[in-house]
Amino acid sequence: MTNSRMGELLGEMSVLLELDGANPFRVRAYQRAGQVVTGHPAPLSGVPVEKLTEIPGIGKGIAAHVAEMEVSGTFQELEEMRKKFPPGLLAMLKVQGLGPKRAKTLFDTLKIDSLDKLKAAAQEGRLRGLPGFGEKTEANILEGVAFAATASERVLHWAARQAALEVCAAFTRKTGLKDVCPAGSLRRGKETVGDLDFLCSAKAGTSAVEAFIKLPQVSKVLSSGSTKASVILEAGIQADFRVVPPESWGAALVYFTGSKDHGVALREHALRLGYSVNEYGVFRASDKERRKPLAGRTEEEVYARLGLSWIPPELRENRGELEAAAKGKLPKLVELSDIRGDFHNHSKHSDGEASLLEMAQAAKDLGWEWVGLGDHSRSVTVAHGLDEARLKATLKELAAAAKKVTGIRLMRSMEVDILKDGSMDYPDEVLSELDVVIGAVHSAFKMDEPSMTERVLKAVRHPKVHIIAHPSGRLLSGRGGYKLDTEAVMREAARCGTALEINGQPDRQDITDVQARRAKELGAAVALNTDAHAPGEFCYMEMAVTVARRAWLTKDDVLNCRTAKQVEAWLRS
Ligand code: DGT
Ligand code: CA
Ligand code: CA
Repeated sequence: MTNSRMGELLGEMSVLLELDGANPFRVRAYQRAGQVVTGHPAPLSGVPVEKLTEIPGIGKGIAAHVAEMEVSGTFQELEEMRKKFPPGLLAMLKVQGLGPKRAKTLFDTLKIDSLDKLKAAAQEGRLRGLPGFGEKTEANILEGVAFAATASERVLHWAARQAALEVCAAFTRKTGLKDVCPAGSLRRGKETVGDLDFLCSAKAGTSAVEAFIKLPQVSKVLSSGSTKASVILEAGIQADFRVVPPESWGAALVYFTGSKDHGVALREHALRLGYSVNEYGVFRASDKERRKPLAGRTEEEVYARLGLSWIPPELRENRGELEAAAKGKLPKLVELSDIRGDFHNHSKHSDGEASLLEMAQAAKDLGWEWVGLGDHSRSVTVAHGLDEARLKATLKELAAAAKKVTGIRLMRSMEVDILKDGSMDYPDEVLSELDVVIGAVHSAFKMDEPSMTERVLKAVRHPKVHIIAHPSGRLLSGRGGYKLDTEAVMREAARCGTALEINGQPDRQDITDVQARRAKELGAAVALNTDAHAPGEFCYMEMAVTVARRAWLTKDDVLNCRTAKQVEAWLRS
């Protein structure tokens, strides 16, 4: 069973507990455990219970559930909770503005237990007047229902990636075939993925397909033939699997990596040069029978035959990459190995899992040269934000940690709330004591666009604020973000020298690829951040790098690629 699937079930348990009115600490423990398990860099399946409990965020109870899920695909307590509430009630919770408390009210009073019934009731105006519901809540819910219906169909990039990595590793172990990889939107690094598209290079199609559909990661076979199959994975994602002959491997990769728009533009480009391209290779347009491919074995060969340099999959969206490749002007995209540190994360002083020392050690183990270790500021009470006294104490603690964890420059960073009026959650004297100040909106999401924009602009202009965290505030799994003129924010950020974050949390990926590309165009600095709440979440740097690559960023465009000295100079400036 994949980590992401286990994490999902633990998350479901936390939601069910909340519906059940359980102790908030217990709810939170499952929620965190779900995130920790999903974000854990190595498969947890098969790890002994006593090793599991060594992972921060996983106690004895959760470890037992993990062991149980490995055997039965679920755990007893979850099954019991599932009997208490209809499944439609869970789907309803994806709607913004509808927490477990309100959902329970709807269920108890109006017997609403599905998105359809919710929508109907909201349209008929039957929600207003219930305890905790006004006309405005009703309107918000109606808007949220439409969003939830589309959001639930796609899978977050990170979850899809974890599932695909496990499938490929299992397939290679079983067959010895190494040329197997996911193509499609996952390979392009898209923020969400509709389905997985595996390609495998092999001569004997049937035996590869047989091996694939019998993998333990496959839960249901939808169809299978001699060279392809469609299945549903244990992780709940649909996957296509295709076997292609080695001489077509490159052409098939280009075709099935897409995007569709890139493919269409590529074929038009080829036709202009007197060639035709399909998933088998590049042919002379005059070779109507397509007997003799001129190229097809590797992607490089395919692109080269068309007068193009190889195009990184993240750029294949028909956003100017063909023109750049034709001129040999593609950017050299930033890579994970270029990254020297992270600015934004959390320790257990606020809502993280680990101590500052443990986070420092984990950052060092990644080979980073510097790290800004952070927490939430005082207003975020739900996340245990630090008041000034607690903050001061952590500065001392960090200095002590720096004596123990050497060879990496430790900085104190804080995610400081941008209050409703645009002022910062700490006075300037306190901000001055911090190495990195990251401004973030965590409250009053419902402001109109001009007010919200003015609020964020004020933080952008604040001389002590270095970076704006997750600027749009969106969550891919549900919340649509707040209304903000991001163009104005980016322009002002460029003018003031304030950086914009690409938050690597899989559910955030904020700012987006398109926005980050625009930020570069406008001259705003970009910082990649993990927002890690546990050492295992530093791996989300890879997610942020993926977004940056889709934004055409090079290592010169990314603050995290600078040395400790350069970063400190930038922070001071
Ligand atoms: P997804 O699954 O919605 O996240 O997005 P993709 O890009 O993975 O799309 P998918 O799974 O429908 O197809 C995988 C690739 O196969 C796609 O990126 C390009 C190629 N492809 C599929 N259908 C067509 C088509 O009708 N025309 C062309 N040119 N290419 C196609
Ligand atoms: Ca796909
Ligand atoms: Ca597909």
